[in-house]
Amino acid sequence: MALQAASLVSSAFSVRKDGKSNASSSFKESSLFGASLSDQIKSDFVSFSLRCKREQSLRTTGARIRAQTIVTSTPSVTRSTFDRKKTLRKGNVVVTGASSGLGLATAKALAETGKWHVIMACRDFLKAERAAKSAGMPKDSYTVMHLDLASLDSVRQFVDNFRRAEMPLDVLVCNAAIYQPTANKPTFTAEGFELSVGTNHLGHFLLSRLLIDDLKNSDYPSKRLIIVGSITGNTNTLAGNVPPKANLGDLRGLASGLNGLNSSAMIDGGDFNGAKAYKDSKVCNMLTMQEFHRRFHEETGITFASLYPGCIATTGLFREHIPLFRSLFPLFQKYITKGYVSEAEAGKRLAQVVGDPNLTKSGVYWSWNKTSASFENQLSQEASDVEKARRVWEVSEKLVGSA
Ligand code: LMG
Ligand code: NDP
Ligand code: PMR
Repeated sequence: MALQAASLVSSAFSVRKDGKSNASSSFKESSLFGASLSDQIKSDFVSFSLRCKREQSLRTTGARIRAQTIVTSTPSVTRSTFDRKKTLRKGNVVVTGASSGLGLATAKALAETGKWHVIMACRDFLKAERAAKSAGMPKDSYTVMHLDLASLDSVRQFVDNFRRAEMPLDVLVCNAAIYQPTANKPTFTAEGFELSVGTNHLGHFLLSRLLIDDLKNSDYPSKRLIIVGSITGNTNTLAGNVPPKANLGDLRGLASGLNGLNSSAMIDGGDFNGAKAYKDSKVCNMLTMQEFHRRFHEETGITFASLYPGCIATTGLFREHIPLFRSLFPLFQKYITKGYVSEAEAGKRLAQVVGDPNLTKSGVYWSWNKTSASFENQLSQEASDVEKARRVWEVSEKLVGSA
C-alpha cells in the first residue's frame, strides 16, 4: 500500500434537526441535478503519505482493537436514574469506509452531536485513526476497527471483534466503495469476486446479514440499516444515462461467481467495464436495502434506507480516474450540473438518515433538493424491481455462504 489520501474536514458543523420530508419538491429537477452547492461550508483536504504495508497495518490491528475495546467498553450509558425520560444512552453506529470522504464527514457530524459513538470500520487502520484525529473528532467519540470488505474472512472477523467489544449495535451504515473507471481488466477479492461488486455489494451484503441479529437485539428507539446508493445507478436520471449504463441483465455472471475465469466478471455476463461494475454494484446496494425492508422491517421494526447524498466530486472515489477528469469534474458539477455538494454537507445528509427522528420511514431512497431539504426519491425501474431484488439476494447468499 503506498500513497493514500485522507480528508480533513475542518469546518465545524452539527446535524440538522429540520430535515423534514419534502415530497412535494420537484422530482425531476432534483433527481436530474441533485442538490445545490452549499457555499457556507468549506472543506480542507490534507494528503497524508502513508507508506505502511498492509501487513504492518494488519499486524498492529489486533493489539489496537483490543486497546480500543477497553476504552470503549466503559459505559456509554448516560441514562440517569432521576430523569429516564429525557436522557438516552449514546447510540452506537458502525460506518464502513469512514477513513475518507462521505464516511469520514458522516462520522465527524455524528460524533460532534455528542449523541453517537462511531465505530469506524476501515481497511487501513492507521489512516482511519489519523483521519479521525485530523478531523478533530473527540477521542472518546469513536473506535476504529479493522474491516476489509474485499475479504469475507475479514468481514466475519470484524463481526467477531465487534461482538467481543460488547457494544450494542444501533445503526449500521454501509458506505465504503471503490470505483475503477480506468481498469481494462478485472481484479478480484480474496474469494475471487470482481473487486467492485465484491467490495461494494457482496462484502456489505454479508456484513449486513450477520449484523442484522445485533441490530435486532438493540434496545435503541430507532434502529437503522443504511446502504449508500447513487444517482448513477438509476437510469431514470440524466446522470444514470451517461454510458456505460447500469444493467444487471439476467444475473448470469453473478450466478456464476463473477470470477472472470469460467464466467464473466460482470453481473450481466458481459465484457468487463469498471465504470459499469460500480454502477451495477450501486443497483445491488439499492435492491438489497429494499429486500431487507421486505424481509425484516415488520418483524424487527428496523428502518432500512438508502440515499443519494449529492455529487461529492472531490472525494477519494475518483482516485483512479485520469487527472484531467479529477480536475474538471468538480467544476463541471459545481457550475454546469449544479449537482455538487461538499463532503461536509453530504456528511450532514447521511447523518440525518442515521439519526433524524423525521427520517424513520423504512424502504426509502432519500435525496435532497436544492435547498437541502430531504425528499423520498424514485428509483429506476431496475433498481426497484422486486423480483430482481429477491434473486440478487438469493444468489448473493449463495456466494457469501450465509444462506
Ligand atoms: C465514460 O465516459 C468513461 O469512458 C469511463 O471510464 C467512465 O468514467 C464512465 O460513467 C463513467 O464514463 C463517459 C464519457 C462519454 O463522458 C466524458 O468523458 C465526459 C467527461 C465529463 C466530465 C468533465 C466535463 C468537463 C466539462 C468542462 C467543464 C469546464 C469547467 C466549467 C467551468 C465553468 C466556469 C463558469 O460520455 C458521453 O458519451 C457523453 C454522452 C452523454 C450523454 C448523456 C445524456 C443521455 C441523455 C439521455 C436522456 C435520458 C433522460 C432521461 C430522463 C428521465 C427523466 C425522468
Ligand atoms: P471515498 O473513496 O472517499 O471513500 C470510500 C471509503 O471506502 C474509503 O474510506 C475507503 O477506504 C473505503 N473502502 C474502499 N474499499 C474498501 C474495502 N475493501 N474495505 C473497507 N473499506 C473500503 O469515496 P466517497 O466518500 O465518495 O464514497 C462513499 C460512498 O458514497 C460510496 O458508497 C459511494 O458509492 C457513495 N457515493 C459517492 C458519490 C460521490 O459523488 N463521491 C455520489 C453518490 C454516492 P480507504 O480510505 O482505505 O481507501
Ligand atoms: Mg455525471 C445532470 C446531472 C448529473 C449529475 C447529478 C451527475 C452526478 N452527473 C450528471 C451529468 C453528467 N455526468 C453528464 C451530462 C455527463 C457527460 C458529460 C457526465 C459524465 C460523468 C462521468 C464521466 N459523470 C460521472 C462520470 C464519472 O466517472 C462518475 C461516475 O459515473 O462514477 C460512477 C460520474 C458521476 N456523475 C454524477 C455522480 C454523482 C457521479 C459519481 C458517481 C457516483 O458516486 O455514483
